[in-house]
Amino acid sequence: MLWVWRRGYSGANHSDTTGRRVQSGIANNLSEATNIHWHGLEVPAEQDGYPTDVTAPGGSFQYNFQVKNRPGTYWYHPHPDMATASQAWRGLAGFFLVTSPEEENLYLPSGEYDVPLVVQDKRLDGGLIYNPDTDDRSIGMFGESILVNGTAGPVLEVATRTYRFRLLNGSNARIYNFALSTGAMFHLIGSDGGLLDAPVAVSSVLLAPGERADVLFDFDGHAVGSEIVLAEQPLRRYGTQGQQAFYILKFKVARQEINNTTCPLC
Ligand SMILES: [Cu+2]
Repeated sequence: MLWVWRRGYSGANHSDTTGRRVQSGIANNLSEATNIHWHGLEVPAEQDGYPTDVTAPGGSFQYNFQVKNRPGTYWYHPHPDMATASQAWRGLAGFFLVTSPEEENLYLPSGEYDVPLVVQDKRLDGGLIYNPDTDDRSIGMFGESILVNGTAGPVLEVATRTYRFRLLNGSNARIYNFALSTGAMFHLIGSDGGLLDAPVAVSSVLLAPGERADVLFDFDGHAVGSEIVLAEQPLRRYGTQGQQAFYILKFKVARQEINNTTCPLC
């Protein structure tokens, strides 16, 4: 199995190639039933974490399916009836990244320059207890702390080159309008369904819970020591959400590097 732990996030990320078989067992060491829903992947129903197909505490289940999806950013989270929100709130989520030889031939930023970022809002006082009140139950559970890959107040050191970021809104209810503090344009190269036909230059990207965006940020030309922030840009046309600006992730330009990746068709 290829479960890869990266960047301190509490979930495990999985990378695979179109056409390959995933064979992975889960052992449920929780005190409640759970399962895995492969969000965005095309898998047989009995493999996809139907709400009543759960693994009891102490039990195990073997997932076995073929990766049919195009290259792109998919993810997984638990999906048990009446406990999905609670278990997602408490941090059960991870990426499922699909690639192919064709995608590799695009020479997009890879390795440490290809960074999955799951963004979630939490209430950190009192731990990660899921205890929604009446309002939370009607409009959704919101937290006042924004975590990226499980880290509050995150800072990522970057080099003066192009990075690929896979943005996942893993929040229970909050929407985000992601933008750069410099106002710079960036390229959207993929969405929930995988890579786009061609990159699109944008100044922001709006993601509802569960949605993903594959983007290229170019730090070329920034002085070492400078800081750029991935931030929430307020959305005035929406009613209850998107009124406030806030920081999500700070990039600190830490070193000069040759920008040796291309953005195909940019
Ligand atoms: Cu889902």
